[in-house]
Amino acid sequence: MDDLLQDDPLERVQACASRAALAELRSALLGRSGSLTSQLRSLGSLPTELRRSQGARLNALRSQIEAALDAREAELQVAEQEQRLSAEALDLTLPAPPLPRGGPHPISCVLDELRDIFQAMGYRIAEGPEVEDELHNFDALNIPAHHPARDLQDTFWLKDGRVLRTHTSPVQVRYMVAHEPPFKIVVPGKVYRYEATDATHEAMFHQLEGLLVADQVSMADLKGTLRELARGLFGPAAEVRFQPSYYPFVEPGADFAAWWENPKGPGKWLELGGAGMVHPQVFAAVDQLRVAQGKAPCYQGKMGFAFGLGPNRIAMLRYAIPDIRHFYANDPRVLAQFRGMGS
Ligand code: YSA
Repeated sequence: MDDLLQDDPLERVQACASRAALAELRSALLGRSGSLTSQLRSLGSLPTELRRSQGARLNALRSQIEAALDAREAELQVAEQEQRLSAEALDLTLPAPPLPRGGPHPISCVLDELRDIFQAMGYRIAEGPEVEDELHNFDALNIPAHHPARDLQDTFWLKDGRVLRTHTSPVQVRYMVAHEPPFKIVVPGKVYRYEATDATHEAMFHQLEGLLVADQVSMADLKGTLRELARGLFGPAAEVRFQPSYYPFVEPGADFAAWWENPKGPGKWLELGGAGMVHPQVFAAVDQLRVAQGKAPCYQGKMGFAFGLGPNRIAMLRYAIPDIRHFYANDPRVLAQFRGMGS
């Protein structure tokens, strides 16, 4: 009888410390050329009596070995699983790693401030799509087909003929088509222009549009409203200045600037945006769109003022940012400086 069967095979099974070692022992004992298998195979050459007694002994031994191998296998499986689980254990009482702290973007801070100033004057906030059709971005605003604002140089055109809105003014049209006056709204949002960028120009920037429509409205109302805006932004001494200007969707039109009292140096007029009295052509286009949608026309004879400004310029001044491109470069070293500045 060979060594494996001589020194107690059951003890050897018990001594196996891993499932790999156990598999090796199983094959050495019971495999095709294993010790017990060869013993059983050689029974045929023994005399009948001896074959019978040896056969019974070897078969009993095989059953014992198989049972011992299976039991040890089960033990080792449990032990291995326990070991794996304890290695993978999580300490749920450990504090979580700190999350990096964010903060509102400086443009968001200025937009929040603008919303607050206008909401205090009773304005509602309105929104519109950033992908616009020509009708709302240009035609209905009295910007005819030959107008230079439609040039490839100024506008991102989509293949289907739509545009990335070049200003927030198309929301004036959308709002008027959907609502009857009187009302007053402001529209904060992103706009896009195909521009060479520099320290004061970006291809994507923000605007805030304003529109008031009622029975009797004048340039004086517009100026009073913009003065409130300037005072909300720059303090009670702020003043507003108009300079005649041309925008196809207003008549008369003006650019407006606010006097900014610089606490650290000489004050200056800060160009904020464009404004004017809503052009009768715009009201006519809106009424046409309303009729096309089965609504009653209601803008003929109404009056309104509108304005549009760039919050980027205000944020640059407020936070002494020398280059508009810093706002959108997504550089955390720049943005981290504004943490905690929002309201
Ligand atoms: C005018 C009259 C109204 O009744 C209503 C609205 C307007 C504004 C008009 N829709 C408009 O877009 N005028 S604008 O081309 O002069 O832009 C308005 C403001 O946006 C500018 O005063 C400036 O602050 C900002 N702006 C324009 N181009 C910019 C820009 N900011 C950053 N990058 C650019 N490329």
